[in-house]
Amino acid sequence: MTDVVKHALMANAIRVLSMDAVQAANSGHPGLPMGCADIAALLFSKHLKFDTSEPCWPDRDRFVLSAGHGSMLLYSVLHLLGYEDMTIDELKRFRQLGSRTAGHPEYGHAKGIETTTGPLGQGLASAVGMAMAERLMNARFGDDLVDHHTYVLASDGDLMEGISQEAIALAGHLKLNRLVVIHDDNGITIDGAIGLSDSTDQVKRFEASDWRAMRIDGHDADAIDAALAEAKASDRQTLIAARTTIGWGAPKKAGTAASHGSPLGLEEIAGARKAYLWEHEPFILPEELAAAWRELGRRSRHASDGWKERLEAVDPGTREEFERRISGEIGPGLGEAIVKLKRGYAEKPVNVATRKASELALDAINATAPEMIGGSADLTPSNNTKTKGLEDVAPGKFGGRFIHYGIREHGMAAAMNGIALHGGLIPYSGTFLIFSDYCRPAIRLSALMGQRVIYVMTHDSIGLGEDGPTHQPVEHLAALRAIPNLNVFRPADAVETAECWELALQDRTRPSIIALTRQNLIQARKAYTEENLCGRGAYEIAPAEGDAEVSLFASGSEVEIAMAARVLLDARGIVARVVSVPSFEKFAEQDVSYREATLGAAPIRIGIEAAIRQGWDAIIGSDGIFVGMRGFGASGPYEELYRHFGITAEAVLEQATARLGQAAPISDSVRDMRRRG
Ligand SMILES: Cc1ncc(C[n+]2csc(CCOP(=O)(O)OP(=O)(O)O)c2C)c(N)n1
Repeated sequence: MTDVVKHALMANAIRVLSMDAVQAANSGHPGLPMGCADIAALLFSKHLKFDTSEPCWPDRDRFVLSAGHGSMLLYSVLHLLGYEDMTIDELKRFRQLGSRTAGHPEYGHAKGIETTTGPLGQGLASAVGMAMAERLMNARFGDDLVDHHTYVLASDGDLMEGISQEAIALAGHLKLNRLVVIHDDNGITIDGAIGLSDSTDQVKRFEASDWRAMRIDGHDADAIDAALAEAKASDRQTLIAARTTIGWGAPKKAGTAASHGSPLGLEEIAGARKAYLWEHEPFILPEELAAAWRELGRRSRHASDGWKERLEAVDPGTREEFERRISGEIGPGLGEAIVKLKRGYAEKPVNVATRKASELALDAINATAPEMIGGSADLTPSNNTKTKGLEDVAPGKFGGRFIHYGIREHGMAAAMNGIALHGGLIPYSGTFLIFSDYCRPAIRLSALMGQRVIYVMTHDSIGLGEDGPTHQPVEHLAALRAIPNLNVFRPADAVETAECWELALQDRTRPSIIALTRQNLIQARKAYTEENLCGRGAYEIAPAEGDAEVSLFASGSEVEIAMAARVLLDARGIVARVVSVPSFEKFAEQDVSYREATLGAAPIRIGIEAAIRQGWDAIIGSDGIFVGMRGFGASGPYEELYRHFGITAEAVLEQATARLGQAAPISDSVRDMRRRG
């Protein structure tokens, strides 16, 4: 069999499996797999470094199918290569509930899927993070242990999304020369020809961001092979714009949007089979071809064996550290650092903004956890994410630990997903909480994939003051709390900030947002507690002296207001307690008895948060009083804003007394207490 025939057969196997699986599911996207089969066959058979028997081998090349709608391309290839969990039955169950072959690739569903994709642009931007992580790890552990490439297959839609610009520019700037993007340049999107909405010259666009870029015929095996070889050897990040025909081989639908996102239909499938000279029934592969593909699955086994030998040969300390980092285990230094901070704050309270407290916590954490990779989207002095001694990551220089992501929040969040997925590093980075909106699609994917990505989001309310309503988050806490599997922490002081950092780092299967203030706060937790109380999500920070009539619940900067309100209420003979609520999610996870005890029996519950009410009813009940925001903020000094919007201790007192006036008679014990003064 000539190489040409062998290549055609291998590529056609991908095409047939893909079109048949889509047809069987009666849903899916056959066009991309049929158009990109030549590229995939060449990439996996000759260039990509992987080992099907060691799918998590740390030094494997990463392949990201950014155009996740073409998922059958990936599933077909994984099956053909012999990944154990990608059986032919999984292909037959494409898009069915509980199968590994979800509509779009999902991280963790099957080996060989490096990230969840589907929202266009995310895969490409995450791949930039993977390529960054590779260089960062290489700078720490050297070529013997870390020396691999990241390949991305991106569609027109991937490149049209705004996030792609952030990703391309960042990769070009940092000189991520182990990154290869293959553009499926088929000129077709859902609505029809790409000319309906775009006329960008992608090659010029990439070149403008310092990429090497080339055009090839995406169906010419020699051209693909040569381009991949060149890209791999290049000292520049490389774009291969591969001109392809969507739905290649389908008699009527090839080259048209009709092959993009629906089953081809039996007639077209029969025509395509004829074009491929393919005589086998659906899901049946000729044994010789199947064996040839499986053999390729073992192609780089010698490379993974060689890598294992090299790992054995490094000094034990380095090996242990490499393995620890890859495992994601945090060293014991973290717990010790947090205890030390908390003891220090108990001895000598600090009244600082929680963004400053976060910096203090990070100072201690970064000193003990070298796997922490910090950053900011051009708000470094505001986010306080760059701690003492952290060197910058610079173009071509990856020894540092701090990434200036530029004004690219979305790209930053997606890159952090890629860094976390790559393994060996823990990414954290900052922006203003208001710009969580600019990160949201990537935050959602961090949560969906269960990745430990830590978002440091400062300037968390009207408390940021003069910058005004464009910068003042109001609905953001509620919106973020609505994302499943995401920790939203809003610490009230330096002690809680240290605790929330500890929780974020301990939670290996969840991303965390840490919402932090710009303004200084009085330290609310004075006494040292060994237990990480924020781990409870909500806890009584100031008990009632007697039977409470009012329970005050607050988060972050408003805990200070709750504490002051308690004093005012007390002066009026009204017994109140304060519960700090740094995390709704952690509180919801507590057992019923703890939750009930913490919610307490006081007839009046008041929630205080400089944000909208949504979500608070779970704590204060629908008849609870909420002291917070009802609309957008305003520009002015923050103390005035708090007064203007009625988020003050006096407002709490007023509301409580008004409600008490209507409430049932005060209990005997309370009356007694009042009499006693
Ligand atoms: C962020 C986002 N917007 C919209 C979609 C829905 N969608 C899926 S594929 C696609 C575009 C298809 O064009 P292209 O990317 O060129 O893929 P091809 O048709 O070549 O397979 C769109 C709009 C999506 N998956 N993600």
